[in-house]
Amino acid sequence: MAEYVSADEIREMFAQAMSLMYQQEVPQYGTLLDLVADVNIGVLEKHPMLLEQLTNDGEIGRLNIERHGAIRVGTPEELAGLRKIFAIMGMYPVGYYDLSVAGIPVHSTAFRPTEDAALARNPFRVFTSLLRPELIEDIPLRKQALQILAKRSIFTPVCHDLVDIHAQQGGLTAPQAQSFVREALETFRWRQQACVDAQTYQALHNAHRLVADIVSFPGCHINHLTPRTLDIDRVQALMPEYGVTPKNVIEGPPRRLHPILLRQTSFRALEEKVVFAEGAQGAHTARFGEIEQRGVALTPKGRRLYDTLLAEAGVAADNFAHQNRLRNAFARFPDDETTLRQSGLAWYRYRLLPAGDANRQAIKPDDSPQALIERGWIAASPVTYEDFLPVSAAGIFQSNLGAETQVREQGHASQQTFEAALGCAVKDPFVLYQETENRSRSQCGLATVNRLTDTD
Ligand code: OOG
Ligand code: NI
Repeated sequence: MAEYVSADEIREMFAQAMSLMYQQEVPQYGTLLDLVADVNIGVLEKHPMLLEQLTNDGEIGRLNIERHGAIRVGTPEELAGLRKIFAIMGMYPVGYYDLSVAGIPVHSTAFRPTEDAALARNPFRVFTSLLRPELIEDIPLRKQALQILAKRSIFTPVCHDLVDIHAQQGGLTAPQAQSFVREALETFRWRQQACVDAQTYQALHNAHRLVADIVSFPGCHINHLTPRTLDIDRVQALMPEYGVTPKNVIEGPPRRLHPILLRQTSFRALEEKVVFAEGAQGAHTARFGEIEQRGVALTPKGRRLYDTLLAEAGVAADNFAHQNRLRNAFARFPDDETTLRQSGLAWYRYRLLPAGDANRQAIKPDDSPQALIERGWIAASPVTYEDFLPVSAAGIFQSNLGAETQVREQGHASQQTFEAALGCAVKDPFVLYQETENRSRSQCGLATVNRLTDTD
């Protein structure tokens, strides 16, 4: 029997190829990678405890290769095609994000690995948005957009064949995997040849800049790739020195001793040349750079508190004032690990220390993890947040759409419609985090928890 390349390996090859391609396409992304690497080294040198913690948690290996990307597609068939391609790379749709509330005519999911080992190896994720044509108000234009989309094929014929071969064989051989990565990459490549004329582009653009971005081109170009930093405030402050202008505010929670969820900032990329169908030249601005800092994943209870405090904090125009507001509001969000754990606000992974291993039979399922931690038998480490935040995502979308905010009627969130297009249900991120914590509890001989129904 032929040896097949693992999904993890294919994902790693693909993430690497994508990063190289984006560095060529958007040179500022390369600059950002240098900046983030410099800042990360600086942080680790200054905080040896953090280095030790990241090493123990198995996070250090993935830090410098960690990226997320984002794409936007036009039709259910395209979304379903992507689902198959990402599945070959061990990436599955997790979570549902409704962006229509922010006046953005799409809804989204994130394709990402879901298993501990796969995440530790390379947690490459792609935030994937599907156009909601019903939110294009001009009905003739909506029809025209759908006709344009119906004519394009965003996957190469060889890519289609390899997806079929994978389904028949149950895997890909090394040469097939290499060819698959090469062909799949074509779907995400920037193409300056638009498939519409300048006038149609303008009409689509007037409906919404995002509609023009999704409909006018032959593929679904990657619109950003995001490295992970250990100190986003520092990167934000240094960006101008590296010739990059960041967006006004860092999205997400404030700086904390124990980071939670996800903080993000981005910069607007340069205009790119396009050639319209009739040969006229033009420009399109869609692609950008972004950085993120990830913290611990929150339970439903922790997430409710986060959402409440974020709404309370509101938004200020400049980052200094915005961070101040956040800091004030988030004073009510505990910032020590023991409380985060014991109040069931965040997810943790437990592991036996040598003393605990030697006394395994003495551990009772109902023992308090805290008591065992204090005795030196087990250790707890935060489960990293692997997903996205809708309010932050809206802020990232907006900052790259220009100043105008087209707030429109809130289109009803429609997870069902999205899942029908996708061809399967999206996974619930809370279930995945809870499974991770519970697996680790079981390995220590501790009882599992159910925090999905907590109502406090
Ligand atoms: C996606 C914006 C959302 C994030 O990191 O929250 C996003 C897009 O602009 O297509 O990438
Ligand atoms: Ni992003």
